[in-house]
Amino acid sequence: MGLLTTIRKQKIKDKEIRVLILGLDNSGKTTLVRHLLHEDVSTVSPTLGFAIRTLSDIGGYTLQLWDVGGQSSLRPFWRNYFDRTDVVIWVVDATTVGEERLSECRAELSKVVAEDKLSGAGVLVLVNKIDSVPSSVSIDDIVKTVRVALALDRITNHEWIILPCSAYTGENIDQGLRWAIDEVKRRLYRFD
Ligand SMILES: Nc1nc2c(ncn2[C@@H]2O[C@H](COP(=O)(O)OP(=O)(O)OP(=O)(O)O)[C@@H](O)[C@H]2O)c(=O)[nH]1
Ligand SMILES: [Mg+2]
Repeated sequence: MGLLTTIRKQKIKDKEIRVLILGLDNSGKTTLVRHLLHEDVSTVSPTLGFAIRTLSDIGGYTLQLWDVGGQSSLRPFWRNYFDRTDVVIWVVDATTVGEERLSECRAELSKVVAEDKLSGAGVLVLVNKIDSVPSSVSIDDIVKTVRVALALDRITNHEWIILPCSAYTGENIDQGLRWAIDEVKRRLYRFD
C-alpha cells in the first residue's frame, strides 16, 4: 500500500481534517479561530508563531485548526505546515479592497496554490470583516473585486470557493466550514 493511501485510510478512520489557516497579517485568522471555539474575540494580538486548536464533532469530524502568523517575516515558515493539509482557509481583509495589500495577498496566494505539498487541498477564501464595510458598499461587489484581484478563476488545481464573512458576527462561517468538510469528504472517499 502506498504512503498516500495509508494516510488517506488513516484520515477516514480518525475522521480528522487538517485545516491550515493562512492569509496576510491582520486579516483576522486568529479571530476566526476564536469565533469557532466560542472564545473572546476582543483581545487578539498578532500571531508570532503558530497555534494548533481542535474543533471537535463538526458533522462527525474533528478539525485541527493550524493558525499561522501572517506577517511578512513569518511567511517563509508557512511551508513548514503544508504537510497533510486537507483544506486551506485563506483569509482576506475586506477593508483592504482597493489597496496595495490586495496585490500582496494575490502574490502570496499564488505561491501557496502552486505548492506540491498542498496539491488536492480545497481552498476556502473568506473575505472577512464585512461587518465593518459601510452599508453603501455592496458586499457582492467586494467579493467580485477580491475574486478578480486574487485571480481565483485561474486556480485550476484546487477546488475553491469565495465567501464574505465576519469573524466578529460569525456570518457565513458555518457555510464555509460545511463546504470545506464536504470537499474533503468527496476527495477522501473518491476511490472507495
Ligand atoms: N471588524 C472586524 N474586525 C476584525 C474581524 N476579524 C478580525 N478583526 C480585527 O482585525 C485585527 C487582526 O485580527 P487577527 O485575528 O489578529 O488577525 P490575524 O490574521 O490572526 O493576524 P496575524 O496573526 O498577524 O497574521 C484585530 O484587531 C481583530 O479584532 C472581523 O470580522 N471584523
Ligand atoms: Mg493571528
